[in-house]
Amino acid sequence: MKLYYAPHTCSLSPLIVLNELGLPHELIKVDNQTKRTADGRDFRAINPKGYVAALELDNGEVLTEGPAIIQYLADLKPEAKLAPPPGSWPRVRLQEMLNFITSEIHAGIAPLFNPELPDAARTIFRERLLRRMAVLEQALSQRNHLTGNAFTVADAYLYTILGWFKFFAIELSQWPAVAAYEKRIAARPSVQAAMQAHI
Ligand SMILES: N[C@@H](CCC(=O)N[C@@H](CS)C(=O)NCC(=O)O)C(=O)O
Repeated sequence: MKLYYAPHTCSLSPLIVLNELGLPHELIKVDNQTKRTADGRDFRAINPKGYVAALELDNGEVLTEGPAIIQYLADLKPEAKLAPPPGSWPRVRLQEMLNFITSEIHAGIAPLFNPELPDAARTIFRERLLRRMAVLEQALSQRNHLTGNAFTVADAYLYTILGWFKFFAIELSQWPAVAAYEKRIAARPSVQAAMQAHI
């Protein structure tokens, strides 16, 4: 499998999952400005959406969308329990959480990266994000991980997005349970290895 990635982006999440599962993979860096891969190809020819992450399978299929990629990977090794069995109620709860992260937290913080965002809009996005973070603070006050007391793909994803808050001087310490959780996830060997490779 090949993972197309760019530093400081959401492609860290599938890399953490690949490491957790011990699945062999090749990393291919993408320049998100020029849309060229490090090996000189047009990334849009690989993923017409033009964004990372993209996972190229050994049969040539290319899978995009972070939540789909990490669930696909988890299901390759169900015994690792990074996602509950497809069709089960706990899996539905995991999907609920993945959708919350992708649409409310990931898509919630993404506009702040735009330097042309007017201040008034920036304030609106920021305050909306802070409200959504309160939901996670409550969840993580009751359990060690997002969907229970065991690490799942949802934790790889949220950890990845939490790493962007510092770019906007949003202190995680205002959510004590989230801040403690972020430190716990950061200590995982899979995460440390991913941080070193995702550069
Ligand atoms: N819906 C996609 C969004 C992916 C995404 O936002 N990728 C960003 C990095 S986190 C990117 O590569 N942006 C570059 C671009 O849009 O040109 C997913 O969840 O995987």
